[in-house]
Amino acid sequence: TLSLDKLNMCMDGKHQKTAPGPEGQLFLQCTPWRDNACCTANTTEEAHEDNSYLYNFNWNHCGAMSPSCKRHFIQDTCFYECSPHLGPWIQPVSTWAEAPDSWRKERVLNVPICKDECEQWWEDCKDDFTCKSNWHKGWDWSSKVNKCPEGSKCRKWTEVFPTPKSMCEEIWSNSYLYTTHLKGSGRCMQLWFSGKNPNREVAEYYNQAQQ
Ligand code: FOL
Repeated sequence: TLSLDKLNMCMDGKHQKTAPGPEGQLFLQCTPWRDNACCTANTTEEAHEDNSYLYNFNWNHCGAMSPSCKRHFIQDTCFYECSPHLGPWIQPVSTWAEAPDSWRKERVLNVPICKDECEQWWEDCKDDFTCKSNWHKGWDWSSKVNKCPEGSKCRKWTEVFPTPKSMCEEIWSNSYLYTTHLKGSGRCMQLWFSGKNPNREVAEYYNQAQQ
């Protein structure tokens, strides 16, 4: 039967479950989602690996990514794979005629990220290096993992992403929208939490605002 509970659903991405539900054990940084998750335990183990089978994505494309930076990308992966409350921001990719993502049927667009979490992410990465501002497209995939494309150069993080906003919005093709709301406000989605998932209430708020 048709289920349209936008406040409790999974995106039709590459690895998400068809419906959210409890998972006895999730791995390390993904454990906050164990009571209700769109990810499996396996996915959360992979989320902690370099060049994991999830996307074969190489965080270390401009030298080793620092551990303080990498933990944010691991948390982003947990959030992206596990969140059951992204419904208000899920979009079909098939309608993106000019730039279809071959690897997923749905994506998220403009998920309101908390200012303080985005800023901490950027702060913890700002001594790292990258060659691209959009990490979804345009890599050299001639080997198993993504390498910087010809003509690109590894540059300081702060040169590629002058502000936290530019990083959070550009890196995953506007999956995130930078906000001025703080974690705990109920007006922005949190990548980091413990205990009850605070994002359900945020999804409820924006779901009403959107329709
Ligand atoms: N985290 C969040 N918050 N939003 C996301 O959309 C997201 N997406 C990924 C990981 N974490 C996320 C997935 N990352 C390719 C590159 C990165 C990636 C998935 C796939 C990739 O294969 N890129 C090709 C183009 C493929 C295509 O468009 O069909 C490339 O050109 O580099």
